[in-house]
Amino acid sequence: METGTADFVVIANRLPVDRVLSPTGKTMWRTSPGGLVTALEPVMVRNGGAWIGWHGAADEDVEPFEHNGMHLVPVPLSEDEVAEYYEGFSNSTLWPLYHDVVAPPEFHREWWDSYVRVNRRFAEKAAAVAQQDAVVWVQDYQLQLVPSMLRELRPDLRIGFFLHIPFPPTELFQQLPWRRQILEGLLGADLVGFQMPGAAQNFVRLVRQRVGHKTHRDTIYLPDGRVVMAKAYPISIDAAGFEELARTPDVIARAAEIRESLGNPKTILLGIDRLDYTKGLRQRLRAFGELIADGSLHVDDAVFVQVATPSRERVQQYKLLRDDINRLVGRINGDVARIGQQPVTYLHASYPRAEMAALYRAADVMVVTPLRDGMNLVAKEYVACRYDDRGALVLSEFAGAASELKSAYQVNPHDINGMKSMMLAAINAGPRENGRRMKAMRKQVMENDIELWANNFLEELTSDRELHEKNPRPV
Ligand code: GDG
Repeated sequence: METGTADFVVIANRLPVDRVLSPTGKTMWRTSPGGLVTALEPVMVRNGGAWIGWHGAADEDVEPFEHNGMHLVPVPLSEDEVAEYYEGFSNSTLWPLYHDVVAPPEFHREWWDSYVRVNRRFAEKAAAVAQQDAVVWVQDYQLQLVPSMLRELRPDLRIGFFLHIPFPPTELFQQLPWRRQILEGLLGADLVGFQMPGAAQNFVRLVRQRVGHKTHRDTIYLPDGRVVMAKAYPISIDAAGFEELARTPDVIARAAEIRESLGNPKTILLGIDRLDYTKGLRQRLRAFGELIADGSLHVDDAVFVQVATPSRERVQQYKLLRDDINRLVGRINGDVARIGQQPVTYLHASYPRAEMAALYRAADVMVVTPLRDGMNLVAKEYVACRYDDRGALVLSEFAGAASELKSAYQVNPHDINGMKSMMLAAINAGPRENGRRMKAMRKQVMENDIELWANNFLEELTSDRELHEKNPRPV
């Protein structure tokens, strides 16, 4: 097959750009905010890289184009494919299954067929743009079949895969009717990266049990002599970038303004999440509501600001969740509010990054309580913005970030009483105690940023294969 010109190729469900309308009415592309783009853009520019992904509109073909030194290759999706591959198999089958089935996953054969078809389209695009021996990095759960499909087309490529969400325990993964195909899809990669060591171990165990390959620790030996590594690479953020933003006079002024408009209460608690049933919004709001209702916190002293960014709005479970949270906030505010003083400020909207930084700066206690989360970047962003060593983080032990942010006030989000007492502990601790905790967390986040994450992954992926072959092959 003919090869392309890109030495480094990223494949993700979405391109790292959004289409916007300029004031003159021209459509333009704007880089979508996010750590992954920030980290990969320089690597792409250095290596004549290409990014392959959907451009966000159904039933539309868009020609490849250049953006900020990156070659962007749009993959078209039909309306049906958006419903079946994306909202269906990716977000109503895999997403809940990989997050401890906190919502019931749905299994539909036509969704699977669409997933296979779309994965093949991504693989074919990549095969066409990658240069001989190029490095290709496939991102996330929507594209788990791409590594093996691509290897079949282009055995010369070095292929990496990174899963941003948890990899489920073997007992749950087995529910998937297409479990073997997914495992074999991932095994097309040379390196399969996960957020947590436990996830990599789950994967290796499943490969041994279900596919029957020999394994030794993080190495899988394929019958054709190929070796696949499965390892943890906990993702991070552009930590210095966040701190810099939080230090700008505009953000500092805006943080003061936010506090002022909330009535300058003693304590502002903050939650920022995509509106998703994995994020534990219900549990956290209930805990806070009870603290006010039982008199542990006074409505004049404490305010909870919850930002819930609209997400996957056409998926049924998300519609239900939206109504559910609306009702819950209404009930808490109805039960305990006083004129001019609402305990919960609920914002179902998305904000610019500077506003997020101002919210982080304004919050005394950040509350991050997912029931299951691959990593959770919001927790790390809060820490990066607290260059004053103030503020406290309440963090679920079921977020990947918990294993790095050991000095957070860690909670089990299913335990409402436990969560109430941890929230109180965070609120009532003195500045010395919270400063000590924040310092330790800041050291971790500032030293392990997204650039280091990308470098570590790509170094392992491109390192000499000989090294891996030194690992003893089990007999
Ligand atoms: C998946 C995994 C893993 C949110 N609202 C706004 C906004 N955000 C930004 C946050 C943060 C990002 O979105 C959310 O990242 P999380 O990590 O918290 O969660 P997921 O979206 O579920 O991400 C997760 C991650 O992938 C990376 O591997 O950590 O476990 O589930 O950066 O700041 N940004 C702006 N406005 C908003 O309203 N600008």
